[in-house]
Amino acid sequence: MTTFQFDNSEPIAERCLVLHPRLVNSGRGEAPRNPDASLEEACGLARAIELQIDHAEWINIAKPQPGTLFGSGTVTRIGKQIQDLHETDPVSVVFVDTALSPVQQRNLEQAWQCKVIDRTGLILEIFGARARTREGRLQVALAAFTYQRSRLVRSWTHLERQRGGAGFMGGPGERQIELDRRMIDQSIGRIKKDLADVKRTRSLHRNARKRVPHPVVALVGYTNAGKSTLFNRMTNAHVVAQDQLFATLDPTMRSIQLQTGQEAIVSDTVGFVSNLPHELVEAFHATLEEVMEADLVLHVRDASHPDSEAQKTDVLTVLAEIGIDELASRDMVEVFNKTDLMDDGAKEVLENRLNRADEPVIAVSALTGEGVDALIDIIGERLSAGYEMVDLDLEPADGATLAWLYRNGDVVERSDGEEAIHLKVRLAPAKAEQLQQQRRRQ
Ligand SMILES: Nc1nc2c(ncn2[C@@H]2O[C@H](COP(=O)(O)OP(=O)(O)O)[C@@H](O)[C@H]2O)c(=O)[nH]1
Ligand SMILES: [Mg+2]
Repeated sequence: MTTFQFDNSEPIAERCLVLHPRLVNSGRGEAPRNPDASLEEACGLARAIELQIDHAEWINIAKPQPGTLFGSGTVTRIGKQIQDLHETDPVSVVFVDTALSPVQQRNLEQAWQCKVIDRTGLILEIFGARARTREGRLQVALAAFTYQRSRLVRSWTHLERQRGGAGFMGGPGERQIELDRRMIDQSIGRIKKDLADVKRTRSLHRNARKRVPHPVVALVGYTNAGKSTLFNRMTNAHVVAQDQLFATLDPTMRSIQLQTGQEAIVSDTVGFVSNLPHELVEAFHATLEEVMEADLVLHVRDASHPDSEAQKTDVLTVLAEIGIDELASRDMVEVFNKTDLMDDGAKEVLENRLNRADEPVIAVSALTGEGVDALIDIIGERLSAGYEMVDLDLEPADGATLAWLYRNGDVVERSDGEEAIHLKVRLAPAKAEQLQQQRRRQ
């Protein structure tokens, strides 16, 4: 199989600058996004790979410069700022929140004497760190190699132009790049083949993965909506003491105990980003694979965000694309987060909406914890809706049925007597049916 390792030999720089360029003369007819909100999203992306932000600003660009994107005045000013910060906190990466051409990226690195990463590069890092399934990892690797390949090819043309006059054409540098490119092409070919294999056997994988003993609740939503904060809130307060399943394996999945006595697995996911670079769409969908298998989806929304409605549409569109339909809303709960930031007028509108009982909507603040217990209750209700509680006595020797029950249901109560094991088990309707048939046959 093909493996792709993100280069961890060099730890990612801890301190960074975040720059959000705004093209002021473009996008006629399109409502410009709020620059503060866009900058906050950019910071959220940087934080998602543990970067510490020393400084963040948005910069108006009237005329993008082919060589450096920013005008020379801005390049100098940012360079000075980096130098000033250098005395105390060396900045080692600048995140420029747009797609940079390879030439722009290199020129800025030279001007600022530090690593520059663009939006595609940063999102790739995030996906790379978070991809969980084999398909997800392959999709990310494919996107990463494709990105890298375009950089190589174009930087090669650039170098060639520089070298042209000096007569270095065909020199060692060129051959090296040719070689790198060929290696990347080979890797891309292998990954594509592996991906085809994985897709062919995907349904098998799915059945295997479905054996997780508890229902899965997935948190989805935009970057910065507060998914991780809510995840921590929920799992810290209601953590299962012996969470062996995911204790150390995976920091983005944990079991929680519901009021009903049932356990559920909560899964934090990679957030949505606005204007996702198109070459990353497949990789992004692959990271959502676990959402498809979830029993319940919590759509976490930043209720205080100015683009909140547009974000909701984006999220629902993508979820529909991967097969989670808005109409199947019994599988989805909308969670309005950050209510602590809402003004009174906005709160009233939201409350009116919450009072309409037919919509699965709830308001919380992951920061203060308000509403989180109520959310846990709702999860319990939703997960047990349609489920049947079955009381039964098993012969102590009937290990097979016992194992089956643990695998396919939620054993809520158990008392082991001499004659019989008494159990109270919550079962999905289909499983309850299956159990009845089995018992009838015995
Ligand atoms: N005021 C407020 N801030 C919040 C709340 N929930 C999250 N945040 C902040 O929003 C930012 C993004 O949160 P995070 O959980 O990382 O969002 P994620 O990208 O969806 O995982 C962080 O600075 C959080 O502290 C909330 O309920 N109220
Ligand atoms: Mg997060």
